[in-house]
Order: sequence, then structure tokens, then C-alpha cells
Amino acid sequence: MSEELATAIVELKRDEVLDAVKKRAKNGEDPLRILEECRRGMAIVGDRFQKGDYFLAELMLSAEIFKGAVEILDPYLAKARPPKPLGKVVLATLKGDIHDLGKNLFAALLRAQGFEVYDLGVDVEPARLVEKVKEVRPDLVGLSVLITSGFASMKEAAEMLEEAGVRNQFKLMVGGGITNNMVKEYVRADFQTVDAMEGVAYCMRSMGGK
Ligand code: B12
Repeated sequence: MSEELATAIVELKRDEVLDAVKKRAKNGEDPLRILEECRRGMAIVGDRFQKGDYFLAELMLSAEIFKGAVEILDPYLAKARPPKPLGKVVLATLKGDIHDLGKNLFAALLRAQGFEVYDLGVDVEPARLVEKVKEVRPDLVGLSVLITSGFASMKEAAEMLEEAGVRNQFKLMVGGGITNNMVKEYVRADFQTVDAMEGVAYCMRSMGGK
């Protein structure tokens, strides 16, 4: 697999990345492969950020570049998707939390694999999530959280889903850099991760029996 695209993302070369993505997709290269190279670039940016080598500005810029690449790839990915979606996933960052870089990355990877994703965005009221779950009847629900105060919103949402009698109809996932097994237990979720690829693998496994 070529490293050029990942490197260009790490070096924040916006035009170079978008031109290369356009050209390679147009030439018939597998869009999933191109997306995977972009994701690897994002993972390297994340590592550098963790180590303090990159700052917030770089992280945000790389996320913008990634978003642009996904937009270019989307029509090509749509063609490659199975005619019937692999499964339905509702995603949200709940009330009080506006972080969405990780959730958006997860949504892009899920869509690329053929999942139908309903992304409710950020600062979402638990009641709105419950409404959407009742309407869409998803196979999986994913909550992204990056601030500690968001844990309470997730618990509230999980309890409301329980009260609405729909909690046993889907798998509940929690993700985001500050989550761990204790958060999973607190929310009574089925799955927790700090890695979007692990999340995608879980969704694929969950659909295995259907
Ligand atoms: C970028 C950022 C911001 C940006 C957000 C931009 C955006 N559109 O998201 C801005 C500048 C707006 C911001 C604002 C604030 N931030 Co901020 N922010 C961060 C920062 C630096 C990086 C987060 C990030 O995007 N990481 C990169 C992504 C890709 O990683 P990720 O989210 O973990 O996602 C990965 C996985 O977890 C997974 N994933 C994510 N979600 C999900 C969901 C599911 C279902 C699955 C399966 C997987 C999955 O997929 C991704 C790829 O693998 C963190 C520090 C840090 N090191 O994490 C602080 C941080 C999260 N912020 C923090 C704070 C306090 C704030 C503010 C309150 C600051 C302020 N005083 O105003 C406000 C928040 C306002 C609010 N109400 O939400 C704190 C939270 C502390 C806490 N424990 O509560 C942190 C930890 C910084 C710190 N150390 O203090 N922030």
C-alpha cells in the first residue's frame, strides 16, 4: 500500500491530498483502499498530537482535509456498496458535548463498509436520540463522548431507551478518547472502544448473524 497519501495528510498538504484522491478514484482505484490510506494518515496525526508534536490547529486542519477526501470518495464508495445496506447505525454526541472529529471519522468508515448511518450531530438531547431510534429501528447505536460531563447524558439516554422498551433491539456502543470499560459498565453499553476501526469490526461482527 502506498504511503504517499498518508504522508501528504500528515504534512497537511491539502491540495495535494485532494488532487491525488480525485485522480486515483477517477482512475478506478478501490475507494476503500484510498480511504484506508487517508485514515492511516489521520492516525499518525493523532499519535503526533498525543505526543505533543502537533497542536490543535494541525489536528483540526487534518480533519478538514479528511472530510474533503471523504466527500470526493463518497460517490465512488456508494457505487461499491452492497445494494442492501449491511445494517443501520444511529450515531450521536450527546447534550453538553460538541466534539465530533472522532465520531465523523467513525461514520465515514462505517459508510464506506456499507452501513446506513444516521448521524444526529453534536449536543444532541437524549429525547431526540430516543425518537430517532424508534423511527429508524437501527441495529446499532453509537455514542461518542469526549468530556466527562457527557457520561451522565449517555446514562440518561440509555435509561430513556430502556423505558421506551427499545433498548434490547440494538447493540449500544460508546467511544471517544476518554472512554474505558468503567464508562461502558456505567452506561450498560454492549461495547466500548477508543479506536474507530475496532468499532467498525464490532459492527460487522454484530451483523454476522443476520
Ligand atoms: C479537538 C478538541 C476540541 C475541539 C473540538 C473540535 C471538534 N469539532 O470536535 C474544540 C476546540 C472545539 C474543543 C472544545 C472543548 N474542549 Co476539547 N479537546 C479536543 C482534543 C484536543 C482532541 C479531541 C479529538 O478530536 N481527538 C481526535 C479524535 C479522532 O479522537 P477521538 O475523538 O478519541 O476518536 C477516536 C476514537 O475514540 C473513536 N471514536 C470516537 N467516537 C466514537 C464513537 C463510537 C461509537 C466508536 C465506536 C468510536 C468512536 O474514533 C476515533 C478514531 O479512532 C481533546 C484532547 C485529547 N487529547 O483528546 C480535548 C478535550 C476532549 N477537550 C476538553 C475540553 C474541556 C473542552 C472544552 C470544555 C474547553 C473549553 N474550556 O471550552 C470545550 C468543549 C465544549 C463542549 N461543550 O464540548 C477536555 C475534556 C476533559 C474532560 N475529561 O472532560 C479534553 C480531553 C482536553 C483536556 N485534556 O482537558 N475541544
